[in-house]
Amino acid sequence: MFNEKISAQLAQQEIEVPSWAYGNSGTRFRVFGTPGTPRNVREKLADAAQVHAHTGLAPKVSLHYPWDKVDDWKGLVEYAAELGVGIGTINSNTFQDEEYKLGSFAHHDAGVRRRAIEHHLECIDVMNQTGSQDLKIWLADGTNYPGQGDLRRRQDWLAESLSEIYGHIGEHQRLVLEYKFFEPSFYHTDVPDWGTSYAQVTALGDRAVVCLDTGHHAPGTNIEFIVAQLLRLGKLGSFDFNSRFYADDDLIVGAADPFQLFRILWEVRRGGGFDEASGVVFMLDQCHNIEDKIPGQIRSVLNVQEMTARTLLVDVDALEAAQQAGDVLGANAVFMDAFYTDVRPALAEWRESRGLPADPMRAFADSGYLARIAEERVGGAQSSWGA
Ligand code: PSV
Ligand code: MN
Ligand code: MN
Repeated sequence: MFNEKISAQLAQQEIEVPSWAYGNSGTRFRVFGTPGTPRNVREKLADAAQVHAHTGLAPKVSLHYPWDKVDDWKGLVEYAAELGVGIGTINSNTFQDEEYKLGSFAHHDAGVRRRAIEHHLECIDVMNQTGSQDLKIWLADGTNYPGQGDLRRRQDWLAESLSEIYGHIGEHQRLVLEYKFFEPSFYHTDVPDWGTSYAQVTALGDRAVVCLDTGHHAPGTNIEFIVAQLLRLGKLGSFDFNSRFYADDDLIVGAADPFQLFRILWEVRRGGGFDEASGVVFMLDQCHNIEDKIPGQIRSVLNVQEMTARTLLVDVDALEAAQQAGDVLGANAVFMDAFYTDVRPALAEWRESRGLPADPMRAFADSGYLARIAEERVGGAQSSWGA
């Protein structure tokens, strides 16, 4: 099923996993703890390394600062390397402290804006020590009531703050600005959509790009169109993959709507986003509230791989011919043929040929790792989303 070209393309795929996926999380009603949940950054890295060891897909772990904070960053990088992984994106955090109640970069008080900027300079300092390329910024800034804030001035303050940070971004680093249409603010959000993120990063320069979190759009939004547009504009920096039924559910990518994931990844292929030169980083941003976390992450990277493989099977020539002939149903049929192809047996063979387990979910379950960490990791506070 996979020719040499497709096999080689699959071999290039890398999906960054988020450190916070390995901690406990839940809803505002309850957080459920799991035996063996990591108690520190090193244990999160060890769990993430299991995902890579079983799939070969996840060589990098994205950190959230200061949830993930150590005294010795170089030591952490070395430890990660021993585990067979590296440190990826650094995510900043201006959404958990009391002083950011009314915003951070777009706050009306220059003192609060200054502290938010200083926090990001600290993140860049961490990146310089870990060798991370991307500083990912998601802002909770917004207002709840009409009239509460000056929407226009807040855009200006946001632009000024970003510009100061961008001035410290190294030659091989990027500033990546994420958007989200609502939550925690319910009336307006300062970076609500790709257009605002695009306008802000474009004003900064080439090393500022957009992060598209698949859970951050209004229901019914055509996300693959946004992917096509950002790639066309050269501004698609990264993905935060997850899936949602209602709001920002952070469920396993491809679980709620596999066809949407296929359509998104097709536009990635169409726009050259799988080529290394495009610089697109594929990341997960998920929480595992009730399912086991490591298998949840393994399932996620496999879902991305399966849908990627299906997009690689699209007969591009036949599709283009049908499109050019105005053959509406013919073009749709070519597209759907690829989507409906079961690539799982071929991927199992492909994995085995590369020394990976044919069935990573089963191999992990059989490894006994979960029972081992449940026994070993007693005492100390378990990590949770937010620590
Ligand atoms: C916000 O909802 C978000 O998607 C941002 O990426 C944050 O960094 C992340 O969630 C924290 O879980
Ligand atoms: Mn996100
Ligand atoms: Mn989110």
